[in-house]
Amino acid sequence: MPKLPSIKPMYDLYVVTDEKLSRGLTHAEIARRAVAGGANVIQLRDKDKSSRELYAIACEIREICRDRARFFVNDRLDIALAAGADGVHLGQDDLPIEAARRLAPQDFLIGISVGNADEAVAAESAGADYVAVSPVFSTPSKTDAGAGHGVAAIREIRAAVTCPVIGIGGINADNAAELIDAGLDGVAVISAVVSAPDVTAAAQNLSAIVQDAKGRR
Ligand code: TZP
Ligand code: MG
Repeated sequence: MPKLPSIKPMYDLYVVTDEKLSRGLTHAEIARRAVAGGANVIQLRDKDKSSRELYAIACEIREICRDRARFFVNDRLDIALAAGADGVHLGQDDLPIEAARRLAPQDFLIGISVGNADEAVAAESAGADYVAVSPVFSTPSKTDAGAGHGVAAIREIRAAVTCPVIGIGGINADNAAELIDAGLDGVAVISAVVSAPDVTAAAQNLSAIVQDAKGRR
C-alpha cells in the first residue's frame, strides 16, 4: 500500500476524532471535514467500539487521508497495522514503543503522550517519531487526563528532545499561537475542531493560526 513518500511528517494541525464530542458526525465525516480544512493529521480515537467496527472505520479514514493527511490510530496498533494507517498514538500505559516497533513496518510512525521531560527523553530514545505534551491544559474532553502541565512544560520538553513536540488538551484558536511560540511543532485538538458548528472552517482557522505563528519564529 503506497504511503506518503518520506517527506517529513507535518503536525501543524492534528485532529483527534470523537463522535461523542461532535455535533452528530461520524468519525469518517469528522475526518473528511477536518482534512478539507487543512488538518495535517487525523487520529481515530474511540474507546468503545468493537475491533470489527474500528477496523472498518479505520479503512474508511485511511482513504479519506490518502495523499492529503497522515492517519494515526489511538492505542490500537493492531487496527493501525491492519488498516494501513501511517502510525499509532500510544500512551504511557500502552504497548512500549520498542514492542510496537518490532511489529510495525519500517516507515510506520509512533507517537506517544508525555507529561514531563524525562518521559519525553525516554520516548525519543525508544524511537518515538513525536511526543505529545498531554494535557497542556486540563480539559473537559478527557477528565481523567488530570491537571494541565502548562506552557512551562512545553518549554522544558522542547529543550530536552529533537523530535517534533506537539501538545494536546484545552488547545483552541485563542491559545494556539502562544503554544507554538513556546516551542510546539503542532497542536492536537478535539473540541476546537470536532465540536465546532463548521468543522472545516474551524480547521482552516486553526491551521492558519498555527502556520502564521510558525512563520513568525
Ligand atoms: N488526551 C489528552 S487531553 C485529550 C486527550 C485525548 C483531550 C483533548 O481534547 P480537547 O477538546 O482538545 O481539549
Ligand atoms: Mg492510550
